[in-house]
Amino acid sequence: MSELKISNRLSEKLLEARRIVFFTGAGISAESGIATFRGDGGIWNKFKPEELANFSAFMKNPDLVWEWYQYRRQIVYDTQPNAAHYAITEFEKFYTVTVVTQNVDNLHTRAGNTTVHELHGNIEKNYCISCKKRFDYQQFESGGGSPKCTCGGLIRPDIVWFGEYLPQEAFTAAEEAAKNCDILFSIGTSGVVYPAAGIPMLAHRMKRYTVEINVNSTEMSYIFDENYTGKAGQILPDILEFVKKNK
Ligand code: BJW
Ligand code: ZN
Repeated sequence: MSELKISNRLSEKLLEARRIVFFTGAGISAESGIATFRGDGGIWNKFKPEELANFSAFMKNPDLVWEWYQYRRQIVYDTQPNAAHYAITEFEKFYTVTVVTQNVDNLHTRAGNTTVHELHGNIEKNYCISCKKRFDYQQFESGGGSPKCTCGGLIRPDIVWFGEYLPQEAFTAAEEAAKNCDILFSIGTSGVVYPAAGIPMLAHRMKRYTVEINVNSTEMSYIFDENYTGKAGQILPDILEFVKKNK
């Protein structure tokens, strides 16, 4: 039974809309058991970003950084998409859906979404820092430290670390989708990491209808037309239920 009260404004928007953007962050995967970055139980409470999530940290201690990603990969392999990811795939039956995600866990693609723009990379992908050869979806044994390419270069995770540029194609596609959508949902993100956090801002500036779904309020809550407080895995299936009954 749906418990969520969907506002009249959002109901109307959902009935009229054709294009929806889901902009997601770590909170959407929290119910799959993947830790968020900030807040209670967040990764950055235990590990320092400056020691692990930038290129100079990797060059200084490639084994440490590599093994940290191996540990996180294992968590991702051992988990599954949750009700929120699956609800977003079902929206594809009713709308043109674009997923713009900051997450590296590949769970939107595993859930079955067809258009997913990954702004911060993908933990299941790797490349050689010297010759750029790709090692995507290849599993490496843990405990062996950072592997080397046949050219002798270090293999690194295809993840956007602090101070690195976002993949241009994904970012441009995300901007286009945000400008041209009818509704943008921002789900489970604190909205503090740029330029990604500029995507919902752009939709707002372009007068698109914007909705935040989060268990807490965030630094950018004030920009949204509406804010729904609660777990993504509960709120999104409820919104989907409304769409299924009425669209
Ligand atoms: C739920 C829920 C449930 C929980 N349901 N909700 C000042 C100083 C230094 C740097 C900068 C600066 N100002 C700007 C910068 C640049 C920097 C930046 O933005 N830093 C800020 C942190 C200050 N950005 C960059 O460096 C970016 N690159 C760049 O700018 O390039 C240009 C450039 C090039 C060269 C030189 C200089 C500039 C790159 C940023 C890459 C970020 N990468 C990371 C880590 C990847 C590595 C890894 O995974 O190990 O990506 S950071 C980390 O944060 C990760 C995430 O994608 C990102 C966003 O986090 P997210 O998803 O919002 O998670 P949380 O944990 O913050 O929030 C979770 C939310 O969920 C919370 O709100 C909860 O309430 C909620 N929640 N459960 C719904 N069940
Ligand atoms: Zn190489």
